Amino acid sequence: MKTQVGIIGGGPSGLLLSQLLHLEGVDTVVLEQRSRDYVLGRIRAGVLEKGMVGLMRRAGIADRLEREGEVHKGFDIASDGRLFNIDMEALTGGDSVVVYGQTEVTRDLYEARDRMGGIVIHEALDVTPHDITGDAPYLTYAKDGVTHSVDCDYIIGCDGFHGVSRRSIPEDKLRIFERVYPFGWLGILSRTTPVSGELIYARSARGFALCSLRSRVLSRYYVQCSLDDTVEDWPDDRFWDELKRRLPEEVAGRLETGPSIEKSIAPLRSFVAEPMRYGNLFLAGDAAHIVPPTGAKGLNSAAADIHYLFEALMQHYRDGDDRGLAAYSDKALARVWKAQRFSWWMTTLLHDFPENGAFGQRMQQTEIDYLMASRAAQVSLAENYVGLPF
Ligand code: FAS
Ligand code: PHB
Repeated sequence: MKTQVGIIGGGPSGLLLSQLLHLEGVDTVVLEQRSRDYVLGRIRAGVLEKGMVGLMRRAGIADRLEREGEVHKGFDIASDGRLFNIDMEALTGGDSVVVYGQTEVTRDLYEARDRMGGIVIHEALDVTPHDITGDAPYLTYAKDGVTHSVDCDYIIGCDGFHGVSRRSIPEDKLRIFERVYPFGWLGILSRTTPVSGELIYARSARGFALCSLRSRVLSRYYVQCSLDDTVEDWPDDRFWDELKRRLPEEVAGRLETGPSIEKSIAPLRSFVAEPMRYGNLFLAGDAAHIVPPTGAKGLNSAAADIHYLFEALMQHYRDGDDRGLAAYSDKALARVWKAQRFSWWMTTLLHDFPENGAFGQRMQQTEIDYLMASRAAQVSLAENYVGLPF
């Protein structure tokens, strides 16, 4: 098989790039190791920046988002029983975010790919990039016991943190920056009325909690938990009790509880691999970088990479100009690091770090007090949360 752009990974990054390129007449093949049901069964991000919303519109997949997505003009920070609203719309001169699950974004992308006859090959095993620094790169994969080959001009690694693409770059060509946090997030989905119309990021002596949602009847909640914990350690009753204890009384008092329909624990890490290009292999999304989800930047950082890569590939195919491809890694990393900073800052501000001692606790409390008292600090928080410009 031959195509122009070979994409490893059928998550939001790979599918969005495939859809955008297809609309401009550029051929792609997406190789996804899992089944479609498996990919759609993963519960992940929930907040879309304006940049991601714009890309979805450009990709022609925003109809359901416009109908079902919820525009959020602000969110609350809770600390020591107090609730404080960050009015993003006022602080940024009109910007906001949209609450719409990553699962739905991925579903919309799959439906568009099917509608347009896009080539997405599921259960493509042992995907391997070849000749990535030569002039005839290609991919091989195994399916139904047969090994296939896909010749391409470029290979895009959209295969997430555990994918093959980053591992295909020689270690001496990569610089890795990483911080692993000493806790995880236990998340649940429940068919209950969300406790608040706005997201609530709660800091408490017992640890962090987040109240989010997917719709008016589908709630998404998280609590900071030990890395030693397993889902089995957290029966629903324990989860609800702990969540209530981390929220202001006025909020806990109106929390609707119910059976969890999904429960999972995610470790938290900050991770960047530089550069995001090696020969004709380009990395995008979680294949190149990971953020703690506190700042809702994971999916949105992937979207920014896809924006830059799409523009660069179109400059190549439409204008024969490779300057965009040459600049991709530096351009993407400049924004990646700003999202890393914000995600690290939000995580450091709101989570319990016992190892930081009494001074660390005071620093956290003072940072919150300063944030609540300073409009300048609130503007900085708001402009990062809605998403810095591409
Ligand atoms: P993805 O990991 O989504 O997709 C990569 C795809 O490549 C997968 O479908 C995988 O099966 C496939 N793949 C992997 N290796 C392969 C191989 N060798 N061959 C072929 N295919 C391969 N972000 C937020 O903003 N908010 C959140 O709350 C949030 N929660 C998260 C919770 C968890 C448990 C995880 C893991 C991530 C979370 N994220 C969150 C971040 C997440 O949303 C990512 O940023 C987003 O999925 C990035 O999309 P992709 O880059 O497409 O990577
Ligand atoms: C979510 O709804 O899953 C969500 C929202 C905001 C975050 C992280 C996760 O910062």
